[in-house]
Amino acid sequence: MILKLTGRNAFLGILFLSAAFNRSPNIADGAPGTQFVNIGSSYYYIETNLKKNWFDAYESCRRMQADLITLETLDELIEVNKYLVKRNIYKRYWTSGNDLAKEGEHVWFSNGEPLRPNLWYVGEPNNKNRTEHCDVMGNESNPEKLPGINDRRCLLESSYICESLKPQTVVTCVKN
Ligand SMILES: [Ca+2]
Ligand SMILES: [Ca+2]
Repeated sequence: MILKLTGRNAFLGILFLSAAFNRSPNIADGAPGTQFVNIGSSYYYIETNLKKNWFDAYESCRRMQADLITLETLDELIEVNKYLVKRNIYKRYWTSGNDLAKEGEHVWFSNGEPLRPNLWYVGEPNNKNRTEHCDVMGNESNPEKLPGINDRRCLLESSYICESLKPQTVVTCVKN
């Protein structure tokens, strides 16, 4: 009897563990800004409530062991745009793109690779007033219009998206 119970308990324990394993990491198709969501082969934390300057947004992503979003392909931009449009979210989001190191050479801060030319909105990057060095992605509701990237002043405040290649949970630090 004891053996039977032990066996049963062990089985229940395995069930419990597997349920816990399935629940974490905390990724679901939930409300943006509360957790990382899986779109394609990456995981994104979409911050739509808070607006931050580029540096502050970058730091916020690093605190979550992630980086500002890096759009390696136009497909990635289109997929993330689809996700946002489905939820009626239309904002500008900081990406990891910038030309802070070398004027006119926009690279992804997360991997140092240049931005692909087909990602830019028409006429961008224009470095307006010679002050625009950080790159935002705009999302578009019109299916005829492609989403794109634009250079803006780094100290302007925008929403932002963090990206991680592996599942992440959001850890909130409370300051006393
Ligand atoms: Ca990416
Ligand atoms: Ca611009």
